[in-house]
Amino acid sequence: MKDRLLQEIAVLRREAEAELAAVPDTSAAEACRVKYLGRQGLVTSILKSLKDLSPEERPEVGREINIAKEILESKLADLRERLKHAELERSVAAQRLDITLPGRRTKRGKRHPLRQTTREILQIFTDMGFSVHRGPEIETDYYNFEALGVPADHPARDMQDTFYVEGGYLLRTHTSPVQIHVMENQRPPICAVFPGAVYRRDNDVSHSPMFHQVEGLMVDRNISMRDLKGVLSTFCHRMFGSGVGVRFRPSYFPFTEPSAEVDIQCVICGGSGCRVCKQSGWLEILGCGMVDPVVFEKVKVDTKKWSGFAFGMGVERIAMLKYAINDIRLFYENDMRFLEQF
Ligand code: 2U9
Repeated sequence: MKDRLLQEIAVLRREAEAELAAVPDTSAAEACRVKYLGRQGLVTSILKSLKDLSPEERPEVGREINIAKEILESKLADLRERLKHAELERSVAAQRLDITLPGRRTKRGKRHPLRQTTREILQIFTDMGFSVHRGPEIETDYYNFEALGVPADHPARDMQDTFYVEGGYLLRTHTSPVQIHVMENQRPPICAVFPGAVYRRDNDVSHSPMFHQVEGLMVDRNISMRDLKGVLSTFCHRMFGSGVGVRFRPSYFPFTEPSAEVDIQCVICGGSGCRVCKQSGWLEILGCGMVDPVVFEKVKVDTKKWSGFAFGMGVERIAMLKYAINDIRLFYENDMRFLEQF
């Protein structure tokens, strides 16, 4: 009995060690533990059969089986530790982020061509000492028309077909009402430009129901057409190049007298005549004039002491000429192929 058990223990040790050496993962290791050391395991069953031995035989067999048990337990513990480590390594390797993967580029935005053009225009005037004022886009009839010498029955109202909104208000047809607000609040001298969106019932390749203007006003002692010509020639030369030809042509506006329109030599053909300038060699770029005394009286500016000139231009028109754009609607469509060119 004793010798058989000792033999069994030796075989069990060999087999168990061989099995442990081939265990691939922690669940196989656990199965191995149950097989040998579990409550119904092989080591346990030998321990149970000790009671059948004589008291003399028991210590030797007991020692052998205990040694076998301890060796197995310690090998299992080692093995479990190694397997756990290897499994962790494997899962970390599987989850690792590939930081060499290239990122997605974010596209960089830039200023809209109309904003760029507005800035350029304002810069030229602020360099000459003009300040910048902005005002509301919803106005009263008084500020948009009456104060500028355009009463209800005035034929000039047809020139600027108006959008009316609830409550007797309207969408300003020009930024001129801002000039009225400024003159009501501030005594001359005044030297300022007035950018902003304006609205007219108009819609074709060169007109949009909403467009942008920059208007200007200079009021001081002894302001004359000479000042007007100097300031506006300087503007044209800085905006379109110092070599460009500039001419002042008599015109009519209800709020200025005398009035003029300013032309530059055609930027497309250089003056020889083409489709853009309708063969004239000239392009109209702004309107201007000496502020009509009727307007000064409305805002209580003393016409014996003060005189002034005013001007107005469409930002879209300036941008279309500068960049040779033939359809105003391109500015509002947000087509990247168009916008990316600026
Ligand atoms: C006050 C007095 C006078 C503003 C002026 C023009 C001439 C003019 C047009 C240019 C193209 C409008 O955008 S456009 O269609 N403007 O020709 N504007 S004088 O005169 C004023 C303004 C305010 C108090």
